[in-house]
Amino acid sequence: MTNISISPDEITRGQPYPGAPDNWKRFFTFSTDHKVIGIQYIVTAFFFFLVGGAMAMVIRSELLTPEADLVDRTVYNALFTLHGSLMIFFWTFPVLVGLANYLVPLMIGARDMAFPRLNAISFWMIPVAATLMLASFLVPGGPAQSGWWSYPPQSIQNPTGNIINGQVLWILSVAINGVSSIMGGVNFVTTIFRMRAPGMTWFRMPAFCWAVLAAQLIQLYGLPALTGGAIMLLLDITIGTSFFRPENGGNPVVYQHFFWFYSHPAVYVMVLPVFGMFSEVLPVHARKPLFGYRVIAVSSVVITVISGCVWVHHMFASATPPWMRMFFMVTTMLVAVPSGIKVFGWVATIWGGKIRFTTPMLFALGGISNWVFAGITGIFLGSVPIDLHVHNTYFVVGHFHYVLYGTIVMGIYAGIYHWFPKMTGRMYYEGLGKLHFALTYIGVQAIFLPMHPLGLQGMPRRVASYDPEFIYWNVIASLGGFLLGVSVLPFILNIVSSWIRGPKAGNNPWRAYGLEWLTTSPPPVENFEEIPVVVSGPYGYGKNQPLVANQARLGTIEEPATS
Ligand code: HEM
Ligand SMILES: [Cu+2]
Repeated sequence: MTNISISPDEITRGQPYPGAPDNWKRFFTFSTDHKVIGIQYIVTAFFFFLVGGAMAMVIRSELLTPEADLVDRTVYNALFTLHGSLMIFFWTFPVLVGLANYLVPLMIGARDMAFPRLNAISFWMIPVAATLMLASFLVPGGPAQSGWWSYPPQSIQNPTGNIINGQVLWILSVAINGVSSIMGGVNFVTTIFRMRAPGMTWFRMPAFCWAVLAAQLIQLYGLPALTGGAIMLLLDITIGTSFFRPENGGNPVVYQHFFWFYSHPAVYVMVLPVFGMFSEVLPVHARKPLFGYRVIAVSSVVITVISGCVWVHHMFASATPPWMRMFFMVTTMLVAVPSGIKVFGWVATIWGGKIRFTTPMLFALGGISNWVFAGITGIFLGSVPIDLHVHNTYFVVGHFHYVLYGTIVMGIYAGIYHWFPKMTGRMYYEGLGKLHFALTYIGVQAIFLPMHPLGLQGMPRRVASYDPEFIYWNVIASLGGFLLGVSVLPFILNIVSSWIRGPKAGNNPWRAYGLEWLTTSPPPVENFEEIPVVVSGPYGYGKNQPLVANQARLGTIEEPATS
């Protein structure tokens, strides 16, 4: 028998459980430590980001010329379908859940998530579901081709007659992903409600945790609709029900309601945690308290509610009666209020601050600027007459990539760089980080800006070939796309090399407030030697107040007296 009693010294080295490997091998175990699971999520998601990105490279290569000459049209359909599905279901969701997994227990002063085993199961469902989706390349007829929306009647046709076809695998994959996310939602909500350290009142909780709570509440109210809709699709394909079959009295538009009732708020499941990260990064790197903290915190919850009342703006062109268009146009415009409040809060936070242009700060500022732009085109799309004009054109593709890449991906990078020293105990290389930022920021503008004039001129989306009059902007967009492809190289190089041998970072390299910075880097199993007693809010920059009782480390947080 091996002896599994361990010394306190070994505990602090961070094994997920007694006797578990304390090196990289622990990331391949069924660990229940939220920090290991967090990194498992992040790394797995990044893998699918690269796969989905490779598909985007093929798509943009095809669109370099007006003719459909690189890939077959059915392959093109499969590529944009899987590109979108992977990016949403297996990159953005999991990477954000990973960051939240890592950070939330540390930020609220808990030892772990409320249900550690459920947490591990939620994670391990992700690679299973993603493999199922990618395995669709191997079945007759290839992967699903009806887009990440999977609208019937297209998605319920089954030309090959096989029960195991790409569309069925897609549905199963999305359903498993949905179950995993529901379990995650239960876990996060319970953790935030029940596991906060003594003294961590609601309004002492970091804005990031508010944002995660708001986002996870959306998962709980929205996902049942999506999963239900997916199961009805499955029944229509496999056992011949007619929920959505018009020829037998079904109604395909009903699916659109199921789908968008979840999938519009899903945008906020992705963007709220990113807003939360902006709210954490800006105060630290501008040395100022978060301006309007309470309003920013509450606005996350307001967004959760309003975003559940806007879904029909995706269906203005779907035989929607005028009164309904009018109602949803107004609710859509309403989301601009809490979102705008946040932007004002961020600007006021950095106003007059001592800004350090570190890599996370650059990504946060760049992400916010892209969000402002995406918000403006979003207002355009929310107004019925403009939407009817640009519906299903590249204007829409440009708009949502400013949200997804310009805001969300850039925000994720900001978060990864900001907390990298906490997760690894090492510092990334600032030069490579800035190069990564520059390539990303320029690449985003170069590819996604031209999509707006293309859309206004009427170039339809989801086509492998286009009218030669559109060639000018498409070449620029494709070159920008390739630049974005290149931009991930300095990131990978930076993360891998600094994780292995980067300079030691210390426990609080940014001299930041927040409980996560009071423990070691990386934090020990169960996070804190003893659970901290919180005595003030998380943004006390310049106020020289302790964050926790008995805090003897103010010097590590405040600027040196000379500055
Ligand atoms: C270099 C990076 C990227 C490039 C070049 C790219 C390009 C494209 C193109 C050309 C389309 C097809 C548009 C159409 O015809 O409708 C598309 C669709 C899509 N992309 Fe991206 N994209 C990139 C990154 C991302 C990221 C990071 C996300 C999400 C986080 C994303 C999410 C989507 C979604 C959801 C669709 C819709 C798929 C569908 O219509 O079913 N993309 N992308
Ligand atoms: Cu929407």
